Amino acid sequence: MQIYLNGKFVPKEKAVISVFDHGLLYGDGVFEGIRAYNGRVFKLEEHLDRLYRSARAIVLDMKMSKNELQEVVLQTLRVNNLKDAYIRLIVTRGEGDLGLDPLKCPKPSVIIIADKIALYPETCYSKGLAISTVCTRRNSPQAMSPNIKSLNYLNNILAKIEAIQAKVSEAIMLNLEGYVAECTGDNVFYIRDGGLVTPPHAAGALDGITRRCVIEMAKAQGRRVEEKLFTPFDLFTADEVFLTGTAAEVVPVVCVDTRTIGDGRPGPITKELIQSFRDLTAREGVLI
Ligand code: PXG
Repeated sequence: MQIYLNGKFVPKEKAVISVFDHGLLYGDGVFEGIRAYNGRVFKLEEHLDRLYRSARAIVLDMKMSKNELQEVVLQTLRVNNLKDAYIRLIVTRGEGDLGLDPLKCPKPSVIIIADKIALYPETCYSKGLAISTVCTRRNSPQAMSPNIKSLNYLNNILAKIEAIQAKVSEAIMLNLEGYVAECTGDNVFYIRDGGLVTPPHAAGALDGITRRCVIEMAKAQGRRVEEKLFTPFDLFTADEVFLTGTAAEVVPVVCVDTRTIGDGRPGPITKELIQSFRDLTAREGVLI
């Protein structure tokens, strides 16, 4: 496996960065998780736009144009001979000293890892997931914008630990007011009377690219889509619940906090969206 590291391709074993890198010392950096399907990179421009926005928000100068970065993402896939892949694009503040001052980090570290994708088991889609709300609240958007996809995922990791201990697949994270925000690496939707509802960004939800695709697809199918605040009560009483994310794609949820959703099987609208999303990933994307 060849890793892109600061302008060069190096074998995995040699892909190392400094212990003085502020990405490691402080989680000071941003990242993207991107998928390639059958020789095309899905929504690459959108992912690059989000990465540059995250970088802008943390005052990190990428020192590389979007086009240049797009080209090295594609090159990383080519040198690794990958057609279906999970791509992790990481930009850290770079090497500095032990203090917080980012001005002492003159050069960001750029890392691109492209690996075979570990697909979710098919049963997740055919049978659906059980998930639970956890005690760990989502970081307040007033303290840290959920739209900065930063290298500091401790908030989500703490929630993930709770989900694992509870033996469920994902954690629903509430915001400080008790409204549903998102899961640890996925956005959440529910369906009632044929319409979709998902939390707004202000609730603490990432502007997920899969979320955007689902909103667009549902609207194109003539469905109502609302971005509004809701509580776990709305999930418990929903007709259908599903999660969206680059890794998960669209995945049904059939149990929330031990309560059965609908009839306990993936619902018809979720199934339709899973299929529409698969069709979209099969035909759209930047050619490798
Ligand atoms: N919310 C959070 C907090 C995320 O990190 C999503 C929603 C979904 O966004 P996209 O753009 O992917 O539709 C994410 C992104 C993984 C993994 O390995 C997933 C993410 C981040 C880090 C790792 O499953 N998801």
